[in-house]
Amino acid sequence: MKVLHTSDWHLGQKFISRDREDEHRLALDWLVQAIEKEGVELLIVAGDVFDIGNPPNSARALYYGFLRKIIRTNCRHVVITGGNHDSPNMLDAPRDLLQMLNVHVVGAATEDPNSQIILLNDQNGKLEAVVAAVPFLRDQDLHRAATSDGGQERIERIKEGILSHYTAIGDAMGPLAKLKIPKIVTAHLCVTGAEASDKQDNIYLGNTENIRADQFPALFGYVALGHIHRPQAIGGMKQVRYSGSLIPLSFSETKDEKSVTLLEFQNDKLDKISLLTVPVGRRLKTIEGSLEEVQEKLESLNERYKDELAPWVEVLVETDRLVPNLNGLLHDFTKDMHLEILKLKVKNEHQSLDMQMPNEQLEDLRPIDVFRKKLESAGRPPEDAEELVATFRELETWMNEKNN
Ligand SMILES: [Mn+2]
Repeated sequence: MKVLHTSDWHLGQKFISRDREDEHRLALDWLVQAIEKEGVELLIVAGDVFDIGNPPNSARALYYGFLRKIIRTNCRHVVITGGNHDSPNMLDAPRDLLQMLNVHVVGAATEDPNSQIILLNDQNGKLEAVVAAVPFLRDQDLHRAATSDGGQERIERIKEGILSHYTAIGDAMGPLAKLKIPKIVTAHLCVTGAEASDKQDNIYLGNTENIRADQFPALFGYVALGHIHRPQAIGGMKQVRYSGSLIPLSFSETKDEKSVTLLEFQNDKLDKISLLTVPVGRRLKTIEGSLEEVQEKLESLNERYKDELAPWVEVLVETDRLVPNLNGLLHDFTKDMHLEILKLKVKNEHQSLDMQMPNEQLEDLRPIDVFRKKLESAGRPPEDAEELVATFRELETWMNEKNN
């Protein structure tokens, strides 16, 4: 059986006030073609389908448009789980309807492991694969994480909760465990040893590791991970993998090649793992150097990607003198170029001046960004700050669900 694993689409992402609809459409169109070409029979999306709990209608249209195309292909089953960015209720709302089309959605986990164990039948009604579709586990899903606990103790309880959740999933597999069919489990979290791209800011509880690669029940032939945007196998186990995000989602991901993971099962055995590279719709580039070097690099960038969407560029100018109106100067310089500067920083020995271009407006920032800035200016230590950010995220999700 051919299975394709992807995650972290973040549909509806706003990137420094720009939307990513064009890139997402290109990537999803490519994905439909790849699924057709490779003869994929089961598609797994391991969380963070959307970037926010209440995504814009254009992002929802992309999602449903993609599903409409997929159900007309050879792909017999789709399994989608919720990530920390998704609103479980929003994902689950069309669940019963989608199930009629063999699209299985698990937005939130319940205490009953069987609510996450999805049995997939072939055209003749014979069981052909099992996916334990475990979404991102929120505090309230884990029961053990009492909110009144302090930092480290709370993190330990979350870890225990996650481990016991997966143990229960393994136990609930019961007689299914012996069947000679593909058995896959999903997770949306940070596994020990995972490497994030430099500044990926979407991490739950910072880089707190939630579980080790070898702690997932051994009966599963593959662990389909989501959450970290860089594709990688974990803990030296090739069958425990992050597929990585579909498109680069921050300037820190510009060096990562984006891919989806193609799995080939012979009965219950994982026979082959290969990566399919996602063609780049739009490059995110970081360039740095003196003003002259930056201008040279901008010129060559202008020439290089003419047949793609205009690259978005983060510029870091190193200078020992004050350049008046650098912002306007570079804006004029790149006016007719096939690129756009979204972020401008100046590194100066005498002063450290941070500029955002266009000027950072409150409306361009996500609430979480404002909250982080507040924490920064209040001088909170990083461990402390991550804890508060995690709590803030929970609050956001709760509010989103209330509003939906
Ligand atoms: Mn995530």
